[in-house]
This record gives sequence, C-alpha cells and structure tokens, in this order.
Amino acid sequence: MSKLHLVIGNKNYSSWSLRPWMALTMAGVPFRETVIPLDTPDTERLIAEHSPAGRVPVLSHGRNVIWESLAIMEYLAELFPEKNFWPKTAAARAVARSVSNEMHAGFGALRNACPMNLRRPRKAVAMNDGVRKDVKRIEHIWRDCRARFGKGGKFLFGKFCIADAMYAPVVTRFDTYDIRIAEDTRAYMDAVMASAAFQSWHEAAMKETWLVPSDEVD
Ligand SMILES: N[C@@H](CCC(=O)N[C@@H](CS)C(=O)NCC(=O)O)C(=O)O
Repeated sequence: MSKLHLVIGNKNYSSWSLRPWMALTMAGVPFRETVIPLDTPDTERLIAEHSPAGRVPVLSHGRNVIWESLAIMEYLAELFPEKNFWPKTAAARAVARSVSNEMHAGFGALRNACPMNLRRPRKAVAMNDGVRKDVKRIEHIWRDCRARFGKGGKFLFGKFCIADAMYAPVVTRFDTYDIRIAEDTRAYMDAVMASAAFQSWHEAAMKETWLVPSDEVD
C-alpha cells in the first residue's frame, strides 16, 4: 500500500491540520508529515506544491490527493475500516457525523475570537454573545454525546473517533482562553489533552519559532 503523506501548517496555530493528524496518530496509522509555516512569503507557493485548494491539511496517498480535514478523515475511515475512525453503530455514527459537520461548518464566533495558539499563556478574553452561544452549544454537544454514546471510554463516543479529532482544537481554545466551562467539559478536555498524540503535537508546537501575528490575541 502506498504511504500516506500529510501536509500540515504550523502546529502552534493550524487547527485544521491538528484534526487529521490527531486521527491518524490516535489510530496508530504510520504516515509522513511535512510542516509548512503559515503566513510567510513562501506559504502560498509551498502549499500549492501539494494542495489544489491552496490550504492545509492535505493528504497524498499514491496518486490520490485529498484535501479538507473532514474529507481526509473520511478517506482514512474507508482505507482502514478495522481502525474504527467512526463509531461502530449506525446511530452513534450518524450523530458523530452530525457533530463533526456542525464543527466543520460552524462556530465562527469562537474561532474568530479565540484562534488556536498553543503557546499563548492561559488568559481569559472578553467574550461576545456569539462566542458565549458557541461555547454553550459545544458543551451541550459534548455532554449529550458522552451521555448517550460515551460509556466505553473517555471520549465523545467512548473510543477516540473523528468527532473527537474535529473538536480537539476547540479543547485547546477553551483551555488557552480560560473559558468558564462545567466540570464534565473539563474532564473531557483533560482526556483529549492527556493523550500521547496531543502531547506530542503540543511539544512540537512549543519548539516552533514562527509567528502568525493575526492569530496572536492579547
Ligand atoms: N476547510 C478547510 C480549512 C483549511 C484551512 O483553512 N487551513 C488553513 C490553515 S489552518 C490554511 O491552509 N491557510 C493557508 C493560508 O491561508 O495561506 C479544512 O477543513 O481543511
């Protein structure tokens, strides 16, 4: 089988890149990675060498090139059915896909106000109504998934799946921006952040020196 090659952005800032990277790493699927620093004079040219959409993440696998974080993870789920990238039951899978798509398409207020920035010292920011609404909805999603499907483990559907990967950058935002959340939300965040995969990504992010000024929020 051809080898998987995942092209990603800076680990400190690239929230979309974190998603398929976490999914692959948590599943123990070997892959090669290339990091392209965002917001440099060379970024556009370097990404264009890999991605027809001009964005990261992008996965190549032999002649197949797959972009868009969720499409990449759908591809992985098809490639490795034994890894259960999605939950096993149709009911859980349907909800996992719903909340993953909701993440992919939404929560713009939170994403704009609180860009992923793992090196930022933990500090609260002023939250507008849009951010508060996003946080409330996300807490509801996590609580509901955990209650209905999470019995077999610490993650949204028990075992780590694509839905957890989709929300991993939100976990970091809630932490970095010291957002007031409930105890069960914190427990879920701790489970994601304690994973060896997240720790390894975080460690690499701490060593990066590239700066993306637009993602630096006081
Ligand atoms: N919808 C895309 C979003 C990808 C995206 O916006 N990636 C950002 C980095 S996190 C990017 O490539 N930025 C490059 C640029 O703006 O030059 C996905 O899910 O993969």
